[in-house]
Amino acid sequence: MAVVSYETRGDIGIIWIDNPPVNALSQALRDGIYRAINNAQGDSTKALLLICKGRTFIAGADISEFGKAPTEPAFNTVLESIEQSSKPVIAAIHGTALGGGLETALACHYRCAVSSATVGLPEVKLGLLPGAGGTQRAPRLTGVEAAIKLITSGNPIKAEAALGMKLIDHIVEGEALLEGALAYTQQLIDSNAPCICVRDLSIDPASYDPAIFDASRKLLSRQARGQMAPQCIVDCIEAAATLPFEEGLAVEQKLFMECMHSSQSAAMRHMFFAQREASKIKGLSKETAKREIKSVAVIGGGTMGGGIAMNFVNVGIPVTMLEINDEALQRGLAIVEKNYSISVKKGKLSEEKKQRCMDLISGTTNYQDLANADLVIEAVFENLAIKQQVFTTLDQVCKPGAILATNTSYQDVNAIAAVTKRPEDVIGLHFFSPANIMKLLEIVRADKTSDEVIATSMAVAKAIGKVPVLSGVCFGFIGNRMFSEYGRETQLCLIEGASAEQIDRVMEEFGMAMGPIAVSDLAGIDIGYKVREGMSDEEKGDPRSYCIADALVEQGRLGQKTGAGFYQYDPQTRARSSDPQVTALIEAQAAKYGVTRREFSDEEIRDRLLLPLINEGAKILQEGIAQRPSDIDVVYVFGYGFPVYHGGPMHYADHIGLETVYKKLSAFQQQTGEDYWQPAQLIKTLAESGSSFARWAKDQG
Ligand code: 3H9
Repeated sequence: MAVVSYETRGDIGIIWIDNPPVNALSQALRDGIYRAINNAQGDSTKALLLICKGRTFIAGADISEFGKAPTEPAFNTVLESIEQSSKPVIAAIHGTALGGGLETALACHYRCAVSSATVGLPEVKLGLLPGAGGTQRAPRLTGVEAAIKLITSGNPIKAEAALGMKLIDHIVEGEALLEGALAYTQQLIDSNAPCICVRDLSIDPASYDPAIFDASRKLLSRQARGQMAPQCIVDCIEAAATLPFEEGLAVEQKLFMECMHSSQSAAMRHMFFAQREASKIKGLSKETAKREIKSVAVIGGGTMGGGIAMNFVNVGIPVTMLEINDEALQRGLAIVEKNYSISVKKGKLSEEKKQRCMDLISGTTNYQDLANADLVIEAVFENLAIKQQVFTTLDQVCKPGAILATNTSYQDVNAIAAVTKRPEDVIGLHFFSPANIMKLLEIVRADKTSDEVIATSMAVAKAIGKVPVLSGVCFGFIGNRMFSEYGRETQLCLIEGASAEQIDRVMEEFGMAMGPIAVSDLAGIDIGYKVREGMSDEEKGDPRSYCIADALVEQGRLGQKTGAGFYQYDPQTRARSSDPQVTALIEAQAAKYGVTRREFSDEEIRDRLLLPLINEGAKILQEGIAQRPSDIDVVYVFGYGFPVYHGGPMHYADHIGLETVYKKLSAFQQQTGEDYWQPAQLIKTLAESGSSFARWAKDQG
């Protein structure tokens, strides 16, 4: 099937693009456009319309071609052929004109779009910059400041806003793009409109403050810490403003290639595909029936329950919140109201939208009111007996076909399902706190969960804007099981002599959103303390890995909420600083457990914290708890602040090489004698055969 076809209607030549699903600019498409433009120069048409079939205008270059040998014709050669056309070329945009798609449109002489269209240059989200003239043409239309914002954020904008920024020239009324675009093109022909090449426009030096470039670099070094692409984008836009077009384009080309060959972009492209792959369930047919979810009930009005409820009402699905008594219910509803009010105050939400959402939440203390809910999510205290009690009641009151979900972080979903007569309808939906913000949703498949319930849960997750990942049942599922390894090593490094500041600095320099100690203080040290209260000594593990936290809690130092935890916090600014009292406490605990304190190198801290994540991830794969290594990466990037530009722990392991991982794990095992350092069999096998998690995943199909 030809991805490009050509037809004429009166004076107008129409170049049709048809490369499903998103008309990505593959080699075949570039070649097709190039030929169509050149062939049309000799015919009797007076203007050319570039338009796409399917759901969208070109959504960008074909990301799967990146990193491979370049193929002809080069992108810029195609765009030059458009620009040099002797007759005006008009881009007709619907859907999402992104990246190379918008760059193609910017090389056309005019652009029109339906009002539902969005346009943007999202390359930065792939660790790239627009590499087909986007950084040079966009600022010539929008001005420098707007271009910096557009390209460094990567966020798409609506057609109306694009018109305001001069990125497009005309909005087609209604959704009939072809008719509207033909009419617009005819108007251009009738008015003898010239071929306007954006490259020929100049940027008025008086239109921007030259200090904007350095200010932007500084801002981005904080907002996008450690990332090279945003800095390169500012360099390119500075080149656009200060150099002739061709020279600016050369700067863009050079920096684009540097970004494309960087490990950062490879990791971010990996994450792009990993995120999409995660929602595919092996062995589940696309045709699996899905249940309709038109109403939801949430049991428990705590911070978690409230956050979960917000996800649904935000997309117009009514929620009934159940609490044990009216007081708790009012408190729960007040939490939701407060969250919305904060968003209104910050200007992120209108008062009307807030009211619409609040109107969709009702409260009850009576289980009978959940009888008609399509999906019930339990978010009560982390205690198996309590959860089983809730599910016994749900089994009695909920209608047949209702999905019964638990938001448990650690409990056995099989044991919860077992108290019902319908275990096939029971599933884990593990939200991450704050549930209305965090993107990750672990979908926990218990032994008897039906395919239909899994397929529906995946669809619901997407509908509420979450990134779903399937997990099997085990203690802590994918994320928390791995995180407990990371937590243990953090505490051991601390008692063995590394300071809280060093540990946090090393991990923040690695790119973690927050260091592990700062995270504990933010979340509250008492959370782990309470969890341990219900555990046997064996379950709690090595006391050296929690004695400091327990001692802090027993002194009332619960973290940020009490003004002190591992750090002390300035009551006004919340700035953290070390506390000699904590150092003394750590030294006392070390003495108690006979730990000799010593200095740590940054590298050792990084290895001690990251290698167990990788090792546990490999065990999770061996056991079939996660479907694929990239799913684990999605869990870590979207749920635990792992830097996207390292692509998640499993991609990072492939990057440093599994042989290195194997050697380092073995060395730690020898050094400590601890079993948990023993490399997972999968790592051993892959290291010995010179393979990687990615290659293994491919072989698994
Ligand atoms: C670029 O343009 C560089 C240039 O500046 C310079 C070059 C020199 N390539 O997301 P969906 C696949 S960089 C290849 O589920 P939606 C995707 O993997 C690019 N494949 O649909 C999926 O495959 P599968 C700048 C792509 O409706 C299927 O299409 N552009 C590409 O939820 C459906 O995708 C971007 O960054 C691609 N460019 O969302 C835009 N795009 O079905 C990236 C998608 O096998 N794309 N696929 O899993 C998107 O943001 C969304 O896909 C879009 C549609 C909004 C378009």
